[in-house]
Amino acid sequence: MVFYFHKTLSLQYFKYNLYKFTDMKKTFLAILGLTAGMTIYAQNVAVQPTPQQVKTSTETLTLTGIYQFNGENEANPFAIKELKEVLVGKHSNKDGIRIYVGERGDKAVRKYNKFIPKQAEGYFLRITPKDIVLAGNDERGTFYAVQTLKQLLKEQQLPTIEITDYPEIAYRGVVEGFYGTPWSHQARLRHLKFYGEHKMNTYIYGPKDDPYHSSPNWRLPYPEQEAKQIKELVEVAQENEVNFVWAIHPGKDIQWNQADRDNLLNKFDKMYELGVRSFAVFFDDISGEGTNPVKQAELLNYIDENFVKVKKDVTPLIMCPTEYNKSWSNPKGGYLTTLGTKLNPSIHIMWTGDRVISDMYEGNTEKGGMKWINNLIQRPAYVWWNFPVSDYVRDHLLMGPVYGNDKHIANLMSGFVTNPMEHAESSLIAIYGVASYSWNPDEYDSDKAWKDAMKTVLPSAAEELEIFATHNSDLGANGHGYRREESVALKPIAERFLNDYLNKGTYQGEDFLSIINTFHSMIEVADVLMTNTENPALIAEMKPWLIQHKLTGELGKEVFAMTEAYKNGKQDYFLRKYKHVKALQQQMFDVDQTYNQNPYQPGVKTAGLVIKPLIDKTFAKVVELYNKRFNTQLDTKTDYMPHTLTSDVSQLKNLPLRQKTNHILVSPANEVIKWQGKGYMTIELDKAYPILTININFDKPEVNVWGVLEISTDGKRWQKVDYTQVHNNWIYAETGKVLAKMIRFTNSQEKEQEIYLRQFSITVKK
Ligand code: LOG
Repeated sequence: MVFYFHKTLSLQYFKYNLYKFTDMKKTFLAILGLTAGMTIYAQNVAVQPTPQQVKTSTETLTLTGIYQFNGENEANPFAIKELKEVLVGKHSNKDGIRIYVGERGDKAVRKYNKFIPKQAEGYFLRITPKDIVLAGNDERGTFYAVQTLKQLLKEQQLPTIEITDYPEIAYRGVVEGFYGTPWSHQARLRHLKFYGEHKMNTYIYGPKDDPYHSSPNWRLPYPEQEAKQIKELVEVAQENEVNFVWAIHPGKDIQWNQADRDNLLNKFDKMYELGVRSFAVFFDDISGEGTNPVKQAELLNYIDENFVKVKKDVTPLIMCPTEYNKSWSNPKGGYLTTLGTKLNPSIHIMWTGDRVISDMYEGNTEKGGMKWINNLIQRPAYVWWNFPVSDYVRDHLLMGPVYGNDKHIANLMSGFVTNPMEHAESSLIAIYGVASYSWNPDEYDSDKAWKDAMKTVLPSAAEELEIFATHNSDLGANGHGYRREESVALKPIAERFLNDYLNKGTYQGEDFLSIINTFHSMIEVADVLMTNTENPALIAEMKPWLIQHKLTGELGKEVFAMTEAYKNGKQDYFLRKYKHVKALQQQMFDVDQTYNQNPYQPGVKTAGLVIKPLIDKTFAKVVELYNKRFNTQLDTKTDYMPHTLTSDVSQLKNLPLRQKTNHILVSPANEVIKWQGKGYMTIELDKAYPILTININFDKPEVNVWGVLEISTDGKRWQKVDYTQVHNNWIYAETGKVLAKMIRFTNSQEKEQEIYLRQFSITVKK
């Protein structure tokens, strides 16, 4: 006898899911099944992404190693290859477990036709004590049936089960679309397999720092070695049922003439020769001529008509607009409506949401959200989700759960792809979550997907990885204002502790113990992970953060030992711990100044949302108490940013400042910044310093013509600074040690300027 339950395989969820049955008949059957006194199949089966419908019974099937295959010659060969890797053993014509495999209409699965879901990429999987049916609605469906079978198999045992499954979003996957070091060939190969295993069908190749994807070399064919690698990627993508989409980013210097049309099509032809059958054109982060929507639409339609439709085996084009998020769009300028009306209907338009980094929601046509954009572009947007990309917070590792996107908007989008970190292995945590979300958003369980991701990426130390990840989730202050939860379990305890300690100088013993326990666990997991050998690529990426994580745990432990020493009046012990804390702070500073020294956001930040402030505030408080009581002058300072940035340019005003020895710099941004006429940016230092130099690079010449640089000691009287040198987009001012507390840069004209903030740095004499 069979009972039914819906959309989850885990029986402990059974009760909770009962009410969700869409089909009353099934509910009835389920209750019948239970009242008939069935014992429930007790294995907690984890299939991710969560299938749409599952029926299970109590029996199991033990694999015997002898199989009778039906349909293997007609079925998707990639599915068969994978299936044979799962069902290893002897093949027989008359005995063994019968396997029926194929696509709708194939002879071997014909009698199951009525069970196969009609949705693209859907499949029907049935396991009984004597046979296994894997029937796809199409080739990809069969492949996915095999992937589910693979996940169900535990120690040669399979549950008897019936699964009807299909994705709710047509295109699911990854856009390698970040700034920074592109992924290695090895990493990409690994990813393509991972996508296949987790039912993602799209990989968009578009790393900003590949010169053959963008300027200067988008017109040129790849050199031999790179071409060979792309060919291999395309093949591996195919084996894993992933569309390898090759994207071009020509907008920085494209000319709207026939020569550049030819250049672009020639490049596409070259990629086609390498096996590429899916293409995208990106117009993000550009300024000037390339941003013209009429010309962009003409070009895309030209490619559609002269390439896609001619080749016949090329999938629909994807384009990323220049106004790719609501905050940068100007509905009056008509950019998006122009694309909406002019672009051929088959062309997908990408969209990152209300902001560059934002989560998707239904919204409406007036205010924002999916309905707002779909109305303008006259088609469902193809979502480019900018998480866990970290190219604007490169000193952070983003390993937290995937959450924030509405679970009931699948019908409002044509695709959902995630833009990851340059750290390929670490990105798999979030990618796993996106795979789960985009297949079956209604049933998406963020926490469960996150935990399952750890078990998939690092089975031997999943718990340790989870603890590390829980403290490496937030992005810190950043120009886009996107934040994530972090150290969630500790947060209320930390808040209560700080509230007690900072206000009353006391704390609850229980809180103290949980906090200390957290510090111990941070040290332990860092050690365990650092020596893990199961996934060397992952550990290598995490290494700097693991070192910093361990130091943070040690720092916390010692700071809290200071609070105990102070409470118990142990002065010598207090001073001993104080000395150690200073040494640990120094070591953490050194790690930050040594590892991950990219020119954008160099350094290594960890546990910055809850734990680091908890430690720093407790340290400052306990030292202050001690100084008062013993009349000493111990230093209460931890690392912090004493300088501030203010601006009336919306894209500048949230950019964090950084300090490196005697340099104070504005954290660079990747995108085009629209600096309105008369707009200013002021950096206020904590006190007046002799200024040595000011360095500016806005990635364009003649900034000195409209940009005025001034300094002030009080913010009232300003003194203009002359530029010492203007060369190759660099402006340089030597200020002769003049004393200043404020430095201001203004667009002195009425006209808006479009710039890239590559560098704005002040060197002071300390
Ligand atoms: C870029 C992207 C970058 C991301 C996050 C899009 C469409 N374009 O601001 O390459 O990785 O934001 O910094 C972008 O998101 N520009």
